[in-house]
Amino acid sequence: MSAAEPAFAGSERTQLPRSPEPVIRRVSRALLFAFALMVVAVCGRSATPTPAPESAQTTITIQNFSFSPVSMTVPVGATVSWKNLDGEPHTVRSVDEQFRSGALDQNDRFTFKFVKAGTYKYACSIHPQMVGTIVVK
Ligand SMILES: [Cu+2]
Repeated sequence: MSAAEPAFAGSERTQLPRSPEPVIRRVSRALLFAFALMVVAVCGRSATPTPAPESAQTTITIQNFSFSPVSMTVPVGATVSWKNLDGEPHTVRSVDEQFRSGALDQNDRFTFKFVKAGTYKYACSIHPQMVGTIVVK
């Protein structure tokens, strides 16, 4: 800009129109930035409910030597996770060996994705009286 200044122009003249311009630019840039932030915030908020298919993820708790809920129906493709809340170790083992966890200590999780429809009976291999059923439709 200073290179384009005529040699005869007084310094007072050129300084006056020059100073408001960067202020306007700075303000409009700040406004643009604020607007961009709002867009990001709005998009971010609307994006949060989008992982609704994640509701296909279901948790079964293991507590007081039982699975809760004992029986559950989930859609094909659902991921089921078991979480052991007992201080005692438990396992999740399907009766026909479709899935099997190792020993789950307290607060450990085991996760399995059901990709085929069917009825899956399972039990804790340490405490065979602990049984549960997953129905996949
Ligand atoms: Cu057990």
